[in-house]
Amino acid sequence: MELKKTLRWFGAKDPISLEQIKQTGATGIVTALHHIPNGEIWSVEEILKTKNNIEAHGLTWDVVESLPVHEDIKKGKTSRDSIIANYKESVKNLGQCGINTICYNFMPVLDWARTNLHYTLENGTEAMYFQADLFAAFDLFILKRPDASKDYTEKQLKEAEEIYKTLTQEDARSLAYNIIVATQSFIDGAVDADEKEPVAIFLKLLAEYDGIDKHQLRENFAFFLNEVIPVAEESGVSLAVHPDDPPFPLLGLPRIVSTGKDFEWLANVCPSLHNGITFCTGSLGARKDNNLAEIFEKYAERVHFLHLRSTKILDNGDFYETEHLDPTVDLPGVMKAIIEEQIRRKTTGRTDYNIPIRPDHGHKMLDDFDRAGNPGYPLIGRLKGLAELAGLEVGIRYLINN
Ligand code: CS2
Ligand code: MN
Repeated sequence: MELKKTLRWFGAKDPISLEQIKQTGATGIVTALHHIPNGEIWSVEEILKTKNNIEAHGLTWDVVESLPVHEDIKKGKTSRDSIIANYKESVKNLGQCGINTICYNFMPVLDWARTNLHYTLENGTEAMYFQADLFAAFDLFILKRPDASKDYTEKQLKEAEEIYKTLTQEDARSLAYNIIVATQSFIDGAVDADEKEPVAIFLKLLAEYDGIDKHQLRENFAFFLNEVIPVAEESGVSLAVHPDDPPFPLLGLPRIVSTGKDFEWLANVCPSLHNGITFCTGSLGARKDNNLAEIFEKYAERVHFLHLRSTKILDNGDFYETEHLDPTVDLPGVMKAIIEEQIRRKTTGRTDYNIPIRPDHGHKMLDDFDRAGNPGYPLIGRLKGLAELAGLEVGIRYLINN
């Protein structure tokens, strides 16, 4: 049986329609109830509206991405109790509607970070890029985060200063906008798209993490998991945490889902297989010391969803989103391991062997340039990624006779 091919859809506001997605070869949808504010209950009625709409297009709703974790839960505030109660209710309701996989993340404040959303590749397509010195310049000189300089080496401080000097006021404004708003607002961002003073608000949000180190964030994560996973288990639902993107600390914030070691912590703190992973090679691949096929194999039994894409890391610490199958990451190795895991699940009687995968982001190309779209989620670029991944899967199955 093939892996389940899915694409992410951002609901009614997405400039890309379900009719278009249907033509890409995807048979499944990954989406969320984007209209419900973070922390509130997803009712059965609301879930069914979206589910029925998707099914009316001959598609299935396979994965929720994301059921967002409210900042108060990450910060361990007392208000978390009622918000976690709501989260449990949403999990139950999703289970009742037959939606069994929930992707979420546990990154403080920022969901993901890129400095340049329009990095032009040699063939004319556009990718997203993380420029380390530019990000540091944003932190040190635009945000002016107190004590930020402690987080950089002398060399990094110098490079950040150099690049900052070259920025016009408009460059600085759009850099801040990209980091704080453009990449966040369409996925439950912390700062609203129409906010007049995004930098000031963002600084305040960061300051709320003063005193929350890696250890404390882990405690807060463990508390959340041990509350929610038993409910997920009863409801036949699996949670699947998305790794940090990029998988290293930024802006003085702790990061706790970045490496194989972090998955080990995750599995130990709440061993149920319903406490699972969204295996995103795009995010994990932005660290050279993450051996993806190896990490996947070790935690394969708790992987419930995959985002597949390569990442090119440069010597200066920059990285960009390269072709889906660029050999910078061992995607064939990962794909083979996924197929083997599927076979293992079938032979051991697990029913969840129809593992959903999606291309993690895509390049902007061809008529994507004439169509609005959320950063990272153009139609043709993702179609190409999906088609390449599907071909890789067929080739590997042919070779291993499965
Ligand atoms: C990112 C994130 O993986 C991605 O495509 O764009 O938005 C990710 O989907 C979320 O962090 C998952 O919670
Ligand atoms: Mn991803």
